[in-house]
Amino acid sequence: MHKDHNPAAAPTTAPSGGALSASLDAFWMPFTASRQFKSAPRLLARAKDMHYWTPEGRQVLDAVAGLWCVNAGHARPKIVAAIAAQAAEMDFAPPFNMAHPKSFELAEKLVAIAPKGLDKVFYTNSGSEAVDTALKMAVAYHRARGEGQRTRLIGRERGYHGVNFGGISVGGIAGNRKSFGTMVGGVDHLRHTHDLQKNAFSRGVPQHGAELADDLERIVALHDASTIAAVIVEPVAGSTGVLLPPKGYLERLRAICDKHGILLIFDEVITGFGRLGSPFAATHFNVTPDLMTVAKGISNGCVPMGAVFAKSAIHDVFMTGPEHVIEFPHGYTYSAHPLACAASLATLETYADEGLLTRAAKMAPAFEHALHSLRELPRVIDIRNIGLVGAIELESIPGSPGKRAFDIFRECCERGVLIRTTGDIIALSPPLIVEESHIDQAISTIADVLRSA
Ligand code: PXG
Repeated sequence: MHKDHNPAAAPTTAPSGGALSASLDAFWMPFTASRQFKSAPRLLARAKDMHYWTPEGRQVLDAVAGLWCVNAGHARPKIVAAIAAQAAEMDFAPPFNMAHPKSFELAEKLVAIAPKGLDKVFYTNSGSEAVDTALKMAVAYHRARGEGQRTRLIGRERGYHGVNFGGISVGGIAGNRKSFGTMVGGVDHLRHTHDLQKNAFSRGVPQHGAELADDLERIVALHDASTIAAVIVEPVAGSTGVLLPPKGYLERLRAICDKHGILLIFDEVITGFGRLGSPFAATHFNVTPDLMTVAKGISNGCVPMGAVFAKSAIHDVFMTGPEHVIEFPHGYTYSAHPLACAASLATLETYADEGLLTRAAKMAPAFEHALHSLRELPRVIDIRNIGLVGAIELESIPGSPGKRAFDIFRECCERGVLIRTTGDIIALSPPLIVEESHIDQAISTIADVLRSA
């Protein structure tokens, strides 16, 4: 079925013209150890299906879907053709007070696969923008219904919600927050759910920790529910190192939010579009949020795009007042960009053609089995997995957190497998077209590197 991503069919020769002719000086790189990188650059020049190629023509297996985004694999024909055709037909259309047909067509298709009840789509260009959009929607929603004092936002320790001021404020990764002053005020955080003493080497969701959702009751008791607009969590935390929700946790969070009139926001930038084996984590866990942020897989990472899904009841509260007045004063020049909409429509078609939004469920047993085979290797302190997301947590080198995993990342890259690390956690999230042979290659490379480290 997945014939056209057979690695044997993909060329292994160097792409022409991919070599670097420019100096590395001018580009200030995002989230990169720049001086280390510039002393030994790692460049990618071409991609197809499950692989990248370096400018020299070395093949690299993509075990992380680019950056958790290329869910259908690289350079998929329908998506490539749709972007090219759209660029020629209409490059840009202003999204304020004007629109183009594909933006409506896409919203309808997105709603059709979204968790039931999330019937409205607001476009952004990234996950960070989707998060800040959802936070603003939540606060403005309460104000529009006459509860303007509900402004507090609740995130969770170790949460990652992008890098804009709203996102880092509700986010819970100290390194992403400490340099940026006071951020957005009136924010509080739930405790994170990572508990290696009770849950190490769990397969799928851990058994212990549902009661951590009761932290929200503690926060309500402190601030009073009447001051709280929304709670935002990643159903499965990705960036911080793949933290799965304890069994029953999300249901409990939903119930507490309902009890107190607090909106629940799921940040599905990573979990959306098939990563867990269901179209969304909300469908997977059967817990429906009030707002849901997505990005990455929405357009297969091919053109920047993000979105917020909202319940009609939230949207409708805004639809009052004089008809010539803008109801929600928010949006981006590139909201619903024609290239992004074309890419996303073709992405959804590719997902549907190949059953990719549920394929992770089929591949999960083999992935889980391979991943947990690393359990006895030196310095492995935990392995966890769900769908096609996995993590291997390593003991840190005393005094140098993150160094062990970063060295392993570089060595795996040398040996032709692209992985992702955060702190001393290795994360894997291959494109959803992955075959068992790719899983075996990724895991055996990691095993060799762990053994020799
Ligand atoms: N929310 C979540 C849950 C994310 O994972 C964002 C928001 C922000 O999306 P943008 O498109 O603004 O980057 C993300 C992004 C990693 C990694 O390796 C993860 C992300 C970004 C970069 C690296 O874990 N997630």
